[in-house]
Amino acid sequence: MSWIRLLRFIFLSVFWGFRQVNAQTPKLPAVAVILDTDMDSDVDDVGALAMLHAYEKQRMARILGIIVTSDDQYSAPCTDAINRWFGHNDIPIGVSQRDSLRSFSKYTRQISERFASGFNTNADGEDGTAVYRKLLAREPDSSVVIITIGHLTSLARLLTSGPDSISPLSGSALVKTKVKHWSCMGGQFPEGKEANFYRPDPASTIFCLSNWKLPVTFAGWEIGSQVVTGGQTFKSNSSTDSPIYQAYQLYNDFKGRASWDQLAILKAIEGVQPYFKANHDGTCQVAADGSNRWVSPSNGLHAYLSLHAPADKIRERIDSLMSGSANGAK
Ligand SMILES: [Ca+2]
Repeated sequence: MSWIRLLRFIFLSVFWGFRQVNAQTPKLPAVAVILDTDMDSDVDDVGALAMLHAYEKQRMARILGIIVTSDDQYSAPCTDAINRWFGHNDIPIGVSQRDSLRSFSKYTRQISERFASGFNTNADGEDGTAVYRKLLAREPDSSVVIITIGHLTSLARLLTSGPDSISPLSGSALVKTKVKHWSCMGGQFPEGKEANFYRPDPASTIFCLSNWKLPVTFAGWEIGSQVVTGGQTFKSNSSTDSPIYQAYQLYNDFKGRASWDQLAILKAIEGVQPYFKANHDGTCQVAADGSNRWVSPSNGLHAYLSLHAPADKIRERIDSLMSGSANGAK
């Protein structure tokens, strides 16, 4: 073999080898997400939204829009301030209510005052049901993942909505057509009573669970409470001028907080493995008071998560996404 032919052989071998490796590891498409959050009393919603922005930066997620299900008047302004800090002033935000608003959060007002926001209060927001319907109507079929990390009032309103100028489909038909999966932080497994399910609107929990006809995965209270994030590791890896840093500082000065909401995000974007095990052997049944039980038989749609990886490994992953160090930058 002449040296030119030898060089050509080496080049082609390397080239096709490279093609082969790339063909074997196709990049997964970004998960198209609608986040439904009660950005108010607890701070894990802030951590959850920070994770979504980190995933978006890595092209693992696409935030279609956010529904703020809260009566804290600064919850939407705070949500928009966080989005803008991450460079997104164009993420649609819908609200569950625009009157009888209160101010009780330890951080929403401060974050919306310290950082640029397109909202003064939730009264400036568009109706959550209309935003939900618009976001779903324009997406391809069976493509959207809904993540709920608050109570289920807005999701129930979407499911009961009728055809309108946005879509000829009813809310339940729109969901059935456009949604792929629901990742829900809610409930306690195998049984218990958890706030998103029982406070303030257990009727919506019962309605959503009995009328949801697609796969749903529950991240229950018992797994989130094992994974404490937003503590000293997060603090030392975060930029002090970040609204995520400042919200955790305002909430409890980096004493750390359970990651209930973050686990629903982690599952929605990275899947069940390597962090979780999904239990498919039953159905989540909710009582009138919002308490829940895992009962046989399976309805073929419900699953609840258990931790598979050590809690400390999951904490590291979540803290790095929340601080931005997972993206190689603070
Ligand atoms: Ca929440």
